[in-house]
Parts: sequence; structure tokens; C-alpha cells
Amino acid sequence: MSRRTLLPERLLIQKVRKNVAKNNNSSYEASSIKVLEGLDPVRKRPGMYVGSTSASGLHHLVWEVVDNSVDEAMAGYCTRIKVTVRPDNSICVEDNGRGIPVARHPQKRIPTLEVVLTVLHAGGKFDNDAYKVSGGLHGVGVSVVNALSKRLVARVKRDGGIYEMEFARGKTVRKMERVGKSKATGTSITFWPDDTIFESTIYDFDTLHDHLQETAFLNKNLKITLVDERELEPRVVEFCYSGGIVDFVRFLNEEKTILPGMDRNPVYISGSSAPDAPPDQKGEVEVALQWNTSFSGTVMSFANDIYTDEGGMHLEGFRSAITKTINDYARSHKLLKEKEANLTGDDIREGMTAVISVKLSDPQFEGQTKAKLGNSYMRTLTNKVVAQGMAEYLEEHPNQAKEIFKKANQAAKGRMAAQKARQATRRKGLLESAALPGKLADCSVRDAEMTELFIVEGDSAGGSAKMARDRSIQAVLPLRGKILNVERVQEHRALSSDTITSLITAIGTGIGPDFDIEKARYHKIVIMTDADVDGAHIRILLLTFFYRYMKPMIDAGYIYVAQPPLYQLKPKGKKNGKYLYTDEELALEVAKFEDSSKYTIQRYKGLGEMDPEQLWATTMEPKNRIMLRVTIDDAMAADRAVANLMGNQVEKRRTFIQTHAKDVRFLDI
Ligand code: 0RA
Repeated sequence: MSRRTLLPERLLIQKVRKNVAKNNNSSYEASSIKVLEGLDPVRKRPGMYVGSTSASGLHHLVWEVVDNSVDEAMAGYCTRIKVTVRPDNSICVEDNGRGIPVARHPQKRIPTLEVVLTVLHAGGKFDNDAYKVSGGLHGVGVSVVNALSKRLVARVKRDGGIYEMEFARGKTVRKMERVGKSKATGTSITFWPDDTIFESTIYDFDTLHDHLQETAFLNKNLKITLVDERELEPRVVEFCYSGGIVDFVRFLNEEKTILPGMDRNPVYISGSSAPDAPPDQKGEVEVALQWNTSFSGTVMSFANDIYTDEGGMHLEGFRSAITKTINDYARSHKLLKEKEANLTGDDIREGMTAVISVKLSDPQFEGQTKAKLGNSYMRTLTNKVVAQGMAEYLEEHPNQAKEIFKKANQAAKGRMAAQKARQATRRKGLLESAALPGKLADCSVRDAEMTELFIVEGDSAGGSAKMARDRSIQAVLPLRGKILNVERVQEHRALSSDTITSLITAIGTGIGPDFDIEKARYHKIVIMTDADVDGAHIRILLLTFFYRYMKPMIDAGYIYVAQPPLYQLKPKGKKNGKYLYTDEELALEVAKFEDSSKYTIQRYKGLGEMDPEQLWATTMEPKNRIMLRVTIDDAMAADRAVANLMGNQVEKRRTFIQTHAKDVRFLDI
């Protein structure tokens, strides 16, 4: 998810982490909170503070408030966080931390609670030795949430009392008052996102679920509850992981088969900088990893709980340590013969699931989406900690070490076979656009930005699509039969499949080390399959193919799913009917008639049942059609979905496809 831009300070409380709390005995006091600016800039340029005014920005409000509670947990004062979605789409975040201070702020002469919520960049001591998150939208402060909410109610239990205060669009509308007594402490923030700012103010359960679960994995023993009260029967989920990232790795591997002979428990390694390291070189490293039998790897890295989608120094250090220790072990134990080449990092990471979580005082986030950790000393530290921990693990677990080596060695063989296959196919020109597949009905325009490739199932649908299309900008590639499940075969096998090679050739980018998005022959690749279970299956296989071999195409937003209508409803005596795309739409339309003698319904089982004019008008004509853009928003969810669908657990796959065949949400669109 690209959700960060560089912001100078963490506002409310900086990301204070365990190591930090130790060095920093003085607690926050009202007087240490510095006042910088008012909230107008936030309402003027919300995108600068929460990334966007679309769904991602809307959800960001929740992450912001939750982050503050998590900070309380990290500082050792909070054990529970509860997030509730109310029926009116307001959000309530409650914690049992110390509570935001309510004492009068010495400079502002108003309650600190009010300062914290109405003043931008009012945070705890970011002016001296505090550890902070210097990048990201993370840590912009609850005042930003206040500014972007049409209403916000803060409730604090502290100093023996319960205090309440209310705001509207960042302005105080009810002064802080003591409304009761309590021996407990904690903060609850309820906010109603401003619908004049956000495109939509409807929260998505799955997005909240996945993010909060991830937060719980990264904060061992922290109990996070999510309650969705928008349905008749509230949905309640609770996350609390005593194993932290070890549980995270277990979870990521849940649908997969652990490498036989391996321990059920993931490998866990942790360490930190020397006690006498200078403050700007301090850090903590934690990793958990485990191998499964699949042919792809998943490595997720975090810095101060922020997902570093673009990797960075910690990831580099991790990778080189794993590659080196496994090669060293294989050499010294004669698993690798003298003449044999080293295993590559890719070989070793095939089937490896890993979570890396580092904590550091002053993280620098770089890269296109500010999701790449830039502090170079974290490479050295991560490398050192992981190399030492992994070497120890291998020495202590010789059987497991052998299994890991065997898996990587097979990957190496597969890689060499794939290289040969690629060379052979290249020699034959199979993946080059010069030899476009015979079945491809190409378009005449050559400017990729304007053109579209429709991938359809079978020759009959292919025939209709070819007749229906605008041949200047729309190309059609019919695929015969099922496409190979690329999750379950190695690349050289995939390259021996005609269907796969014709896809690669038609698209023009190549794959693997040869992949080049600049060579894409179309900027819209549209998967157009029948609206039945077979069609859903083919769509999922194609998505897996794109996910595994052409992920940048998904990231670039080039992959789409066409939405052909399911029904046509014709009122009696009328020539033209209405196309309907879902069962719900059909039910709504049918309800408008007195009885069933007043209309007829035609159900389209496949694209082949539509005549070309209908197919054009409903599904292919740019100005009328509905297409869904495929995006991978969340690496964790995507990987699990693909594993669920494509892994080797046939039963699970069948039920998943049956329940989700028509559910577009799982596509993460
Ligand atoms: C400033 C200072 C202190 C705590 C907090 C803010 C605080 C903020 C939030 C936001 C959500 N939950 C929160 N819990 C605490 C420290 C106060 C002290 O020293 O007692």
C-alpha cells in the first residue's frame, strides 16, 4: 500500500519503543508538549496529512488513532485496544493506557487534551532525545483526525475522573468537563469522518481487520478487538498473539504445506545493538522464518511497525545474512561440492516465509512511496543478528538444515532449467513480439497507452469478441482450455505451456529477469471470462499468473476484469431490455413489476450466448462498460488469497472458489 509521504515529526507521541522507553525515564508532562500550528492547513490539504481523500485516507484516520494507543502499549502502559465501527460509520478507539493528560497546559492555558486535539504538531518532546518516526503519514497525530472529522468526542479516564470534550471539524464545541469518577485510566476517541472531505465515509471491514491483525502480530500480547456494529448481529474479532511475529509467520503459512522434516515452529532470531552504541545507531531486530513446499517466497518487512513495502536496509541485511549462512553451512558440511556454484538468494528464498521487524530511533523512509528503510546501519545490524542466529540454528538443527538445503538446491536446478527454457524459447523467438501467437487477433493502433487486450476463454467466446471489438484499439486473445496453475509448478514447466507462452508473447513484456514493463504492448489487459464457476476458475488462474510473473503490471494498474451482464430483463412488448449485472440488481428490477407475466428474463450463461452487438454494448464499449481494475493493496491478503486458491489443498480451494466466485471484493479492487 502506498500510503506515506515524508512528514517531519511524529505529532502526538513519537513512536516510542521499548528500547527507547528504557533510556528515557522522564514521563510526558503537559509542559513538554510543544505547540506549533493550528489545524487549517490540514483541512486545506488533507492529502498531505493522510495521503488521499479516498478510501486509503479514510482508513488512515483509524490507523492514526490506533497508533497512538499502540505507542502507549509499547511504553508499557496499555494492554487492550478496542476499535468499534458504529452503524453511522463513526469509529470509536478505546484503550486502557494512561489517558491523554487533562491538566492545564502551561503555555496555552487550556487542558492538554484540548492542545493535543486542536494543535498540529503538538506532540510529546520531539525537540530532544525522543525516538520518532520521521517518515510516513504514520504519526501525524490525532489532531489531524480531529481536523478531518465532522465531529469528535474524546473521553479520558485519568486522575480519578472521567473527562469529556467535543469538537467539530477541529474546533472545540464543548469545553472539557469532568463527567464522572473512575479509578481506571484510558482514552477513548470517537470520530465521524467529514463527508465534505472524504469521497466516501464507509469503512471496509476487511481493511480494518487485516491492518489490526497485522498490528497485533507486531505487538506481542497486545489485545486488539474489532467490533462492527453495522450489521444486525455485530461482528466481533479479537487478535492477541503471544508469539508475535512467530505467530505471524505461522499464519502466513497456514494454507501451505510446511517443508517436510521441518520443525512446526518457525525459526526465531532476535538481537539488538550494543548497549554502548551511540543513540543514532541504536536498534532492535526480530525475524521469524519458515520454509514451505511452494515455489514462491514471502518476505514482509517492518520498521517501527510500519510496513516497508519497498524493503530497504533491514531487508538487504536479512537477505545477505540468510544467503551467506546457508551457503557457508552447505560448504562446511559438504552438502555443496567444491566445484558447485553457490546457491543464489532466490534459490534459498523459494518457499521461504519470513517476517522482519526492526525498531530504531530515527527511521528514514525513502523511495517512491516512502516505504523503504534508508538507515544504512540497520543493514549491518540486521545482517549481524540474523547471520549469528541463523548459523546457530543450522548447527543445532542438522536435519532441518539438510531440508532447507535440499529445497534450495532443487530451486537452483529449477532455475537453471528455466534459464535453458527461456533461452530456448528466446532462440525460437517464442517470447518475442516478432512471433505473435497465431490466435491473437491484434489491433491496428500501436500506441500501447491506447490499446486493450481482451483475454477470453475458448474459441467460441473468442469469435464473438473478435466480431464485437473495435479493431483499431482492441485485441483479442482466446485461450484454449484451462491455464496452468503457476503457483504449483516451477517456471521452466510454465514456459513449456503454450497458453502461458502465448500470453507472455502477446503482452510483450517478457518475464523474470527479462521483464520490462516498457515493452507492454497494451496498457489494459482485460480478463473476460464467463460468469460461471469455470470462468471464475480461469480468472483466478490468470490472476495468479499475473501476480507471480507480472506483478508490476498489477501495480501499474494495467490488469482489469470485465463485467459482462448476467441477465437481460425485457418488459412485455418492448424491444429493448435492461442489462443487469448482479442478482441484487435483478431482484430490484423484478420488484418493479406486478407479476412475472409482464416481463421476460434472459440469463447469459456464457459470453457465447450474447451476440456480438450485445457483447460490445454491455462489456467492451469503453463508454458503457464496467471494468474492475485489479490492484494488490495488501501483500499479506493477496498472498493468502492466492495460496488459498492455488495452493495444494484442493478442498479449501474448491470451497473458496464456490463462495467467492462472484464476489469481486476478494480481487482487492
Ligand atoms: C500524551 C502524553 C501521555 C499520553 C498520551 C499523550 C496518550 C495519547 C493517546 C492517544 C490515544 N491513547 C492515548 N493514550 C495516551 C503521557 C501521559 C503521562 O505521562 O501520564
